Amino acid sequence: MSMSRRELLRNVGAAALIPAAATAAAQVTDTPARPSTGTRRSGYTPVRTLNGRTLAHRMVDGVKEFHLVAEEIEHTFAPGCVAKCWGYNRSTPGPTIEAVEGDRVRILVTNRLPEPTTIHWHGILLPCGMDGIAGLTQPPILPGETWAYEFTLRQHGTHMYHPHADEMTQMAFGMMGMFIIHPKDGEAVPVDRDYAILLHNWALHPGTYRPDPSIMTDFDLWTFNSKVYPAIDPLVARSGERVRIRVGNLSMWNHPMHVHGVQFDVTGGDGGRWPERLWRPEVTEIVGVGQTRDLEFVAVPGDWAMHCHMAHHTMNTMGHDIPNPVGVDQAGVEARLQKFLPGYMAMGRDGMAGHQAHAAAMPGPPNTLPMMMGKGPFGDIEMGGMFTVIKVRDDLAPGDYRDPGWYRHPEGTIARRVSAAAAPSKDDDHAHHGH
Ligand SMILES: [Cu+2]
Repeated sequence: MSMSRRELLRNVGAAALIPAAATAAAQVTDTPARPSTGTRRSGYTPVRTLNGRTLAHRMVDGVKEFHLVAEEIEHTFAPGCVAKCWGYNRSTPGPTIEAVEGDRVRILVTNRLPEPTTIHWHGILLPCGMDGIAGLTQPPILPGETWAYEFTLRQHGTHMYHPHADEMTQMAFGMMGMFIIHPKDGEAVPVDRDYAILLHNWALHPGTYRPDPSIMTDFDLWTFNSKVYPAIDPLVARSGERVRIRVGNLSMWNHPMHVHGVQFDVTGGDGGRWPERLWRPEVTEIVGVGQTRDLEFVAVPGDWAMHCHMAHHTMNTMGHDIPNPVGVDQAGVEARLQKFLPGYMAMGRDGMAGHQAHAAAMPGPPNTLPMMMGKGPFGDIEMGGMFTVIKVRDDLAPGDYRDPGWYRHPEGTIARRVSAAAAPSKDDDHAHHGH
């Protein structure tokens, strides 16, 4: 690839290099505006990227042309936690690229970072020179440069894009996105709602504002599309609709994704939608590092949790050097420490759930989220990180993605308290031990 910027301008036309502001505005209007009739546009159901959007394109001589701008951004993980991140078109993850098998695509990449970058089209079959590996298949894209990647899509499936230049830093800062290719002849089993979630992890240490790229195991934040619960959008569907959730993993850990309320079928991934005889019913599916997995199910009414099953991945920032206080009587410690630190409260003797109440009363360092901070209709949802809710209702219009609020459970279908006596098991315990 030796095309100069001037040649590029001549080849694709100066108008292709539209300013980021115009690009962003175009994306807003291009966010899938679903017809309320439920009819499929262009033979497929447009993908819905939680907290995100699909990248606008324009047709240039029969080629679908997209424009990604790599740049530093200010990203909010949830209100109260902002960081200097790197992303595309002013977001992390970057906008989802959506196209159809057989399309010829041209992706312009402008580098507004302070260092060189490239983009690798993860899982996509293409000529080697389009693979985006700095040094191996191309020189890096220097700051200020715009490069064009162009290839024909010869497959369908759930794919991803990310840099392949200083990737430890650039991915740790949030540079990544999803690239979804729909089959050209539609799908024998169509879906009504099609969601995209990209998993990531962040070393945003308590009280800091810039992710730490040198950390590979001690991450602080675990995210769906770079957001933590409860700032993650709910997935919304109407009862009986077929829902697909496309999960990509560009974090540095494997994530067992667990969906409540249904058995889903694992129906595909980077290899496209698998033949039906290969679909597997599961309730938890590990999405390994670098993998994508498509989970499909028929929606049943309720507010159903969807989360990573690694318990510490459904928590927000944790100090990594804290001792384990569970079971420790800290009463004396608390009194003594309060002499020096008047606000000090011992916590964690009975587990960590009390953290949510403590955190409300005693915020941590600036720019640091509590480990858990969700609020539900029945009290605190002791979750953060990789957690959200699938909200299924009987009376939703097709294509309505608005949060319908909390589920109203039918009479007699909800767990209830049968005794108000406090902890009867304690007495049993005492009797056993002869007190
Ligand atoms: Cu996980």
